[in-house]
Amino acid sequence: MNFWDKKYEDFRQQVRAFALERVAPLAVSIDEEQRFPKELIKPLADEGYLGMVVSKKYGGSGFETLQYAIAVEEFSRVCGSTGITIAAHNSLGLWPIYEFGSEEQKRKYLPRGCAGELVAFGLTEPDAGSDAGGTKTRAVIEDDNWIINGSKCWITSATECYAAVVTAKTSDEPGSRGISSFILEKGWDGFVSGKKENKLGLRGSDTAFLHFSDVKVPLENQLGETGGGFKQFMKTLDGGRISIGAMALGLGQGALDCALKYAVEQEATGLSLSKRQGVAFQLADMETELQAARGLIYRAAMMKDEGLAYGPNSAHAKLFASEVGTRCAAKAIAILETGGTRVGEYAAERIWRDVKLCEIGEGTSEIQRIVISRNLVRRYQEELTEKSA
Ligand code: COS
Repeated sequence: MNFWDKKYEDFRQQVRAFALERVAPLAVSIDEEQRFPKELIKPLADEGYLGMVVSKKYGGSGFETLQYAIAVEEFSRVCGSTGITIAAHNSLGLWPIYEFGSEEQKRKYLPRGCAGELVAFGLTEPDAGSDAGGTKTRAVIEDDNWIINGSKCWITSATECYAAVVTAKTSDEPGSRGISSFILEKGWDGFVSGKKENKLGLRGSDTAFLHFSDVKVPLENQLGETGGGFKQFMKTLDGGRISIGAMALGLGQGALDCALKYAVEQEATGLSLSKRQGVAFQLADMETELQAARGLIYRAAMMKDEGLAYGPNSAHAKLFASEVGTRCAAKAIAILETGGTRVGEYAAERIWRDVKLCEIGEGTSEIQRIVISRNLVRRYQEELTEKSA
């Protein structure tokens, strides 16, 4: 498998054509109006982009992870809000059901999800952000149901989703061990979303709280085994981080597209920006860092497709790509400023606001450094043990 194979280039062109035709024209207005573009959901589902991580057996498009990464990159290149909606639904909403769900759960929830009914993922809480083991949402068994109480914050597609996969404490075992996960449906008594958040970026995506007040959840809606929720969600995030890396890559590429177009087109006005080394070197650094980020993201995606252990690789990809995306957005703005332009009229300004989330969501850069360094230490210790055996 080579990511430069024609198969992947053809796939990229197919996604790009759709993104340019259907998504790009909405990018500015949905950001300005903080509007979730409901009208995009059906066309996205019809093209298979809302079931990318699910096999055809359950109504998905059965794309490889590499294709999924390319698709998120291309959507984010024109619109970060659409990128996050697609990424969160696929990686965080559908994938845990596909990976850990019973046959019955897969048949019940995946076809609807792939057809465009969004599924959210509820892990983060006001008192449990990076410390995912600090979950306070509680589930107890009463009369053959789980009863769930608590709240989840910063949930993508919280108001638009029809179902959500959420974690809750099911025992007093410390930290991660007492956490289980559940599939909840909107419309069940006591399960509501909060007010849509007023955000710095990704303002066309739907972010809000999820609240659970004595929500009665049938036992068959528990996902996997009791106490297994933390590990399921960690594995889910391992995969999700590839798509957040891809999102940052697409946004960074969008920033380079904007800066390059501006630098070249200013030639006509006598401002030979692209010939000035101060600008040219910035363009060169953006292109080089984006190529490096692309390599890390595609490597992690291909490792996942090959069934290899890829968790630390998705952390490398997300850590590097999100910081590259942020640097590219800042450089693009600096280039626009060099030309004395109104920065707010260009995509780079929106990208600069949108890309910040990539350093935070699905694990902050500090969390990625924890994952990477713990893996380094573990490998070192394993080698020591092997040598001394
Ligand atoms: N895959 C499978 N199992 C994993 C795992 C992974 N990626 N990461 C950890 N685990 C397992 C560990 O092996 C450990 O198992 P045992 O108890 O059997 O030994 C268990 O889970 C607990 O792991 P650990 O001790 O590393 O947990 P910590 O509380 O130290 O937390 C971090 C680890 C900080 C890495 C975790 O809490 C984390 O990723 N936080 C960020 C959460 C996040 O990204 N939130 C954003 C959500 S936005 S959608």
